[in-house]
Amino acid sequence: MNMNTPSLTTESFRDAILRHLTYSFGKDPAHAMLEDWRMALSYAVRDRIVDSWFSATRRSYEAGAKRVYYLSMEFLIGRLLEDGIVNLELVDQAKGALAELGQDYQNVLADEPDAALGNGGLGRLAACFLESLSTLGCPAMGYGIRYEHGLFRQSFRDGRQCEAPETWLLQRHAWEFERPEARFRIGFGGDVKITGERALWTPDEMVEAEAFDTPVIGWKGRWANTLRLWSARAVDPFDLDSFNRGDFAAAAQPEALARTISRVLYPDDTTEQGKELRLKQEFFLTAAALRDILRRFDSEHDDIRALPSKVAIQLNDTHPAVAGPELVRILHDERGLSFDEAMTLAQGTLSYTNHTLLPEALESWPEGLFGKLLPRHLQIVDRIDAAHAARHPSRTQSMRADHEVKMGNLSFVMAHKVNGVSALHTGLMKTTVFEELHGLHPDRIVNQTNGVTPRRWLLACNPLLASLINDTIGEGWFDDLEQLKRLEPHVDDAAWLDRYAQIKRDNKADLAQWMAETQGVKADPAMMFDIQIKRIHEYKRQHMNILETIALWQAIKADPDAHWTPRLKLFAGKAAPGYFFAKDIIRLINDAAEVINADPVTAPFLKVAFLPNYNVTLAERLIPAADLSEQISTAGKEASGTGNMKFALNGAPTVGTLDGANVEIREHVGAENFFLFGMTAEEVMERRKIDGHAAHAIAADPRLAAALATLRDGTFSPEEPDRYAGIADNLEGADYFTVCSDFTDYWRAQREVDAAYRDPKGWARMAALNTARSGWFSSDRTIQGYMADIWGAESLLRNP
Ligand code: 26Q
Repeated sequence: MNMNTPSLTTESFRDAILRHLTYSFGKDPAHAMLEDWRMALSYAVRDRIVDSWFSATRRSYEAGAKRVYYLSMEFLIGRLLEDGIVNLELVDQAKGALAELGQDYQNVLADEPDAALGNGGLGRLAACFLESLSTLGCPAMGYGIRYEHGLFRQSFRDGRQCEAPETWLLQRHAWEFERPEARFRIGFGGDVKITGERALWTPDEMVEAEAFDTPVIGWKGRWANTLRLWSARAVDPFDLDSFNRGDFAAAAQPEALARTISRVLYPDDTTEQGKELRLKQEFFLTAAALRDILRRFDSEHDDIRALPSKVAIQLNDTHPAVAGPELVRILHDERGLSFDEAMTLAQGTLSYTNHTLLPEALESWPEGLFGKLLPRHLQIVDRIDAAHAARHPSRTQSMRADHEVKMGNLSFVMAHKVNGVSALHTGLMKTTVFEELHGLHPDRIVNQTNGVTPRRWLLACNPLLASLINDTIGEGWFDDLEQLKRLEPHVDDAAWLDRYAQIKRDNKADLAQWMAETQGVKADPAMMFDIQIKRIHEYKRQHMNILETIALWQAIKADPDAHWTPRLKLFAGKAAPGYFFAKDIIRLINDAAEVINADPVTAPFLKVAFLPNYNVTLAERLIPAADLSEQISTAGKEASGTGNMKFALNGAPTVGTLDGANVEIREHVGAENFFLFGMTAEEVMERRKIDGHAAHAIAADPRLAAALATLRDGTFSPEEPDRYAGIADNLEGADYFTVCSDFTDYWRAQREVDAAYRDPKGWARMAALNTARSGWFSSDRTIQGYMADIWGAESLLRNP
């Protein structure tokens, strides 16, 4: 029970909804639309959240506690209404109250727009972290950008991805509070005047950052932190001279220009690097956040030297890395500290999380562009670099090379801790991209394996499973997920295991019904639901999955009377608009699905579907209904993965490589409950050195050769036979992501999956053990690790 507010009855909750409908929205229940009900319900929930929020804020001030600031260009928060209801334990009251008002709970929840203010894993991790920070009562704040348009909306035309702007802000939503009092002017460009030790930066372009706050409620409403998103606007929104001349377009120009900064989220696209607007966004977020953080610090403390003991700033990847030079600039140029002291204070305050080792994804900026937008910061970067080089004369890796600013090296040097997001990834950081810096600073790199919030990714999205767990071990697992271990003895209880298996069947039936009604996909829930959902990328190898699907189709055709295990292969995910290879993979899967699904011989055993517009809401629908989780990236390339954890938790065993957190998932759930295949990261690096490794693999596996041949002979694109020649060329040629070399073992593992699935009891036991042993992958555990090892922050809850 939340201590701040008395428990709510269904009746009082119904009255609260009606009150908001009437007085906040001016609607008569008889004429209210779905959106009105959704807003009234949201406001009734929000009132309770605000109570917790104020008391948490008061307690943070009273305690003078160290605060954590999470700077991220992305927060993939999804819908928030159910989150609030679940965390305040108001599900029964909300359902009951709406029923009395003649409204359907699920229907009302489904009306909320899905806030897609992120691309994928990195953004969703930030959202899970915010929820865990609140659950743990850690005084914290997230800082991001209030994008007018989040990640694009995806549809398919003739199997091809089409992108349309996403418009979450066009619908009303209940969760943000505009803070006109929290505004800062952010400058760009201009020049620098050096006077002695200091410099004066005079920008020639100014934009105003305005704050919008969203409360983030923790479990049981015991604590709530703030997500503060910045929106850009013009300092002088209106050019009256132009207006008076009758040039109305020019009059509105300043506002339109300024607003472009927070207009749209960049779709993770490494080919788009070097775009001026992206750098402007990064500085806009970072500078506004730092000004806000220092203003709050100054209101509580007198001595700036206390900064590292009162403030911890986490950089979510290098995207806010300009925080290093900007903090040094403020402390040195504006506040008069020596350069060395400014650097020491900044390093003591900042820490950096790396999310990728892909060389093409490591951020760097051309010095011309960087210096044009941030002339003083370029000088400071050079000075930081020189200071670091002076201290470590043997150093070869600079943050200034090839006329670029290397954001990874800058972040490393400016942070007191640098972390990877899984054990394997952290190890690889030390031996690959950060090898030299790690040698110079051997205590700096630490691991914090990712996690996911069990409130959203089990309790809310899988209510049937949650209630079986409650019946079995009680409710302690909500904020102590390792208690799921106590399910283990029950997997050998036949009646209990039957209930577990029935829940998966029910979730599959629900998904099948929804797909039939809304997606035009007819699926038999008796089939194995085999699911791969994530951004489309060569290293994630959706093309290996579809090749295996094609090979399976051919095998079934060749021998339709053999014992095939019926499967539904489900895909979902977006490709960056400029990543043409990834878009070809989408088209191939759609084309192949059309041909395979139309084949009457294989139809009882194999069906393929690609669901459009993957987002958080779709993930919440798919994951509880999954039998099999596809985590098949080239070893060494997926930093961690977090979908893999959500599937395991919801009872879908993994078919996967030893990559990212898969390694730790396998250790936790047990090797016998995980379908392992493929080369290790080391073996991949060795294999690449062998000339013609793909050709060797193809020559050795006729199934692979036959599947690849369909990409050349127009099996799936008769009207354009060479449509997929590009993919075939790539795989038969360099095959950097070793699809061919891993294919044969992938096929073997999939046939093992088939055999295991034919034993329903054995499969259910394996699935249940995945649930029972996934408790360690709670983001509560991850955040406790950051608090202890990186931030030195403490919970302000007595019994978190
Ligand atoms: C960079 C420059 C310009 C525009 C966009 C970007 C950009 C945007 C987003 C670069 C990268 C991203 C996102 C990266 C990401 O999501 N990484 C994933 O992070 C997860 C959380 O740690 C891991 O689980 C995944 O393994 C990792 O791929």
